[in-house]
Amino acid sequence: MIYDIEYETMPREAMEAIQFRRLRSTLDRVCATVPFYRKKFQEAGITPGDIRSLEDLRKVPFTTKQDLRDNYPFGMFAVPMDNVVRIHASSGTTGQPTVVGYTARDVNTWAVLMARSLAAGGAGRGDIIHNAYGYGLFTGGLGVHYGAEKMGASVIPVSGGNTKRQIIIMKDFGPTIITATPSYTLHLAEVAEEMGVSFKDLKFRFGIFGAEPWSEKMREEIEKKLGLTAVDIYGLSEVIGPGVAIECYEAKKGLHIAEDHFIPEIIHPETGEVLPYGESGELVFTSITKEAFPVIRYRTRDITSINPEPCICGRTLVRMEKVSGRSDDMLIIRGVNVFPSQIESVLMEMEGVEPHYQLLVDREGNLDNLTVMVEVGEDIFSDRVKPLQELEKNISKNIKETIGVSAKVKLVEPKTIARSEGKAVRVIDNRKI
Ligand code: DLL
Repeated sequence: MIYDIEYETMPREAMEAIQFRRLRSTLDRVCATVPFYRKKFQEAGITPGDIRSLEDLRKVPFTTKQDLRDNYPFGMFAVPMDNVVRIHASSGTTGQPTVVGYTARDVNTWAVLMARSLAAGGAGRGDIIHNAYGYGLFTGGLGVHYGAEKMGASVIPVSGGNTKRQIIIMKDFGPTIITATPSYTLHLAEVAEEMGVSFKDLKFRFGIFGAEPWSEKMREEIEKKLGLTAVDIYGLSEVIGPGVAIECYEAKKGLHIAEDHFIPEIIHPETGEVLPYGESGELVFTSITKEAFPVIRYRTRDITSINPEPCICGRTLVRMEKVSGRSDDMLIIRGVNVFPSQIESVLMEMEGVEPHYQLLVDREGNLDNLTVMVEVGEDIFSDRVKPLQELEKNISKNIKETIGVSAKVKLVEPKTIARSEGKAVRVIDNRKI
């Protein structure tokens, strides 16, 4: 179902007209209210009046995560604190967290975007949504929650953790949609199995998974194992939270970006040059409706491309390709650029391998060593050493052939790799560089 038919199926010219109008008023507002943006514009020698078309947006300087950190906690807010009704923050594994704020209108905008997203992902009134994204400073839990209520679906605010209890709830309440990170969902399925419950016997029809990269192969694995249709949802706290882009279950081929609220651009990560449709690069967003925390040309670090072709679902919103990774997650192993998701794809193609893995990077002298730890099924992990060695050799060979780096493969017993209740930790880099 299309929740917001007018905006989601709007002809391009009408959409661009709205985008431009909203962009201009956002630029006027940030320059008037946020000292950071006023200074940036002054330094670049431009005023909001110089932006006379959507194309002109490229004259405006980028905003980075470092800029948000420099203005920690509330320095980038564009409204007085009196008007801020909600605060979220991204956990930030390094350095300060980034803090974002919402006015009452922003909270409503976000709820509408999430209602749209849940609808595109297969949910409707009458569905029961098992929402296992974490509730708290993380935007996942409350984001889905408000969207579900807005669309009139029932939501179970179960959050992350307490995994066994979640399985009992799933059995007893019969939820039809699950929302969680893909990695936590796999963990839920695993615990369910231990408790003698098969996901396939539960009532789930759709899973709306995101907050971390997951490959096409991982999707196949999840759909097969769990017996549901898995769609991808994307977002980031700085832009609004989940709901920035969503796959439609009809096509499952790229995520429709909520362009009436966020203008996307793809840039070359090193030169900053804007790239044409179809080319892969770093995704940049400008918010054009947010009040409390507008972001102008915010560099997400996420790598993707944009496809403007019409979609079978009827939406005219451009689609971003599944995010292949973050430019700051990219590993450079002996000079070769490697995304964890590429390794994930190779692993998921191998028979007997489980969707739980971790990459360890070390440096010996001047040489980088990549070790891929991956779990294998109980049946393969027998006392016989030969089949294991064969499998290790084959995985290593496929990694070398596909990605071009040599990796040491270490097969480990089921449930050895730490499970996460939110985003999975895929890389441990011990190189200290
Ligand atoms: O992860 C918001 C979210 C919650 C999205 C629930 C989807 C579902 P942050 O914690 O600020 O916000 O992290 C944002 O997570 O820049 C991406 O690197 C990554 N990410 C989010 N969704 C996807 C996805 C939420 N579908 C960062 N595929 C982003 C790949 C994703 N990466």
